[in-house]
Amino acid sequence: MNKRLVVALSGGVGGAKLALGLSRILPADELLVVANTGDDFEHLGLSISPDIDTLTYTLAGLDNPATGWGRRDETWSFMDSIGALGGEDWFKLGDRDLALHVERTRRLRAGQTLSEVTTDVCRRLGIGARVLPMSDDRVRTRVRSDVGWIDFQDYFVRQQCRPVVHELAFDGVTLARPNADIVAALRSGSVRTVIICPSNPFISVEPILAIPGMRDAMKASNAPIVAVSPIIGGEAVKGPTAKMMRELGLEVSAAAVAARYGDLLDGYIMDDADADGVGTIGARVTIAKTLMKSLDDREALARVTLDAADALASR
Ligand code: FO1
Repeated sequence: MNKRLVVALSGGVGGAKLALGLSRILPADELLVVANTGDDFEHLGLSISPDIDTLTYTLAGLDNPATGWGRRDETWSFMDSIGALGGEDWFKLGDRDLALHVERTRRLRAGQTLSEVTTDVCRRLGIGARVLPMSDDRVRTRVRSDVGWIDFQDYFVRQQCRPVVHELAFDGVTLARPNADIVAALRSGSVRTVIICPSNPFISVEPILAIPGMRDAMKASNAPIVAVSPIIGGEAVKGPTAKMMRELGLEVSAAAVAARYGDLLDGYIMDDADADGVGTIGARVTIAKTLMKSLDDREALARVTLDAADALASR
């Protein structure tokens, strides 16, 4: 059985960067990216799946390089007009991006699954790798903050991560079924490695791991599970990871993220800026340059991660 399939768990901008690196060094049929859908929400009557879209735009080369989310070369007529009408304009939807949300919403209402919509969008955008939502059932990340329970995008975008986070909850996750195609792939016996991308562990990765059956399927793959640290030099590259770790009472370190994933990990890729924390990590640590600024950086980190996984597999 040739173990060639790379399964990558991703959410947010950081995860999409490594997914792009992997997509550029692997044949299209050897990469399956599992997208977090805990960030999804209904807004302006539209079903919005930000982490799926960040992944697909990035893999299609359509992403906005400045923000990492939404599309490049955007125009904002819709946002200007809805603002002028007194509508909600805190979540920026570009005119081209808007078409995807409108069309996805129409198809979901017509009874298509999120997986079906995502697969067709990837095909139309010329993406070879498979991108699948972690589940076709509704899972919604909510934040218990110092101002009470709030929806994720309200916390992340409208309130710009200002509220203090005391707890995260993934509404619906206990009833959510893991995406059947992902489980089948993980249990196929043909998995080379499962990679946890450098995404925010709490908001991008844990919703995926919390789905009943997902961890078991990952372990049943009998493939090395390797995570890439989202923390570099004790800080997050982007987003609220470090602030959340402080507020959740965790040490802000690459080692603390590894500890958070616990015995799930066989390997852990962290930056040499955090090398002093190696001793406390149970998984096999690889020190590498984990900051991804250029396309070469994305590909190089992807190679390092795959090499670490292959070395673990040949133990
Ligand atoms: N993030 C922001 O910080 N501000 C926005 O206005 C914003 C709009 C947006 C529109 C479409 C989309 O797919 C993502 C968007 N994001 C925005 C990112 C989104 O909040 C994601 O959930 C984060 O990237 C975290 O995963």
